[in-house]
Amino acid sequence: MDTDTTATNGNARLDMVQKKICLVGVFGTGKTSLVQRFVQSIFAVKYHSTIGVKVDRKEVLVDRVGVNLLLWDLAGRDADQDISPSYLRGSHGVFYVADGTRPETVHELDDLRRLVTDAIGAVPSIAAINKADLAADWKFTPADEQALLARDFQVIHTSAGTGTGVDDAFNRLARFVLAARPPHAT
Ligand SMILES: Nc1nc2c(ncn2[C@@H]2O[C@H](COP(=O)(O)OP(=O)(O)OP(=O)(O)O)[C@@H](O)[C@H]2O)c(=O)[nH]1
Ligand SMILES: [Mg+2]
Repeated sequence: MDTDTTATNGNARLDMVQKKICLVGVFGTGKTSLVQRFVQSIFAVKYHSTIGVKVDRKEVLVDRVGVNLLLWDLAGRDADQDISPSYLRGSHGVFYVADGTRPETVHELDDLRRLVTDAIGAVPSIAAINKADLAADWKFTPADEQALLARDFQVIHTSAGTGTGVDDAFNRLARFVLAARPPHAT
């Protein structure tokens, strides 16, 4: 036998996995802006409400594992329409988005999580309180944050406007998703 076949070139092989993430929240909280900031490093002040869903992708590294994040940016909840359970199906994680300047968007988080859990069961998630660049106008207090933490939300402050917290938020969620036990196959 050729003993040279045991030689390696020293490059550890990188694994690659694909994970579906849905962005969920009330309309106008900044879901599309967070994806744009994360994927394209851009921010638009003009508001174009999402119709249906828009899917983007970006690869992140969690430890040495490449994670291809499929980002499903869903139309936000408003008076006329709700999050569509069919879009949620197959999600490995959920990125909740609230707007720190609009307390009602934070109050909706519990109900949104219930909607998600009813549709697909409990999945890893993160809750971004967005528009941190407008923190002077925030109605979101430390007590509100404590209340969310007490209800097991993983809270992070973000600004799609400046980029603060955005990479962190997606990377943390990718890490949670990767650490989650796969649903038992039956
Ligand atoms: N100042 C500031 N404005 C933001 C931020 N993120 C989003 N916006 C603005 O908020 C408005 C709504 O942002 P979108 O990203 O479209 O919100 P959305 O959650 O995708 O809205 P729907 O698609 O309707 O559910 C836009 O005018 C954005 O420019 C932020 O971090 N800071
Ligand atoms: Mg949108």
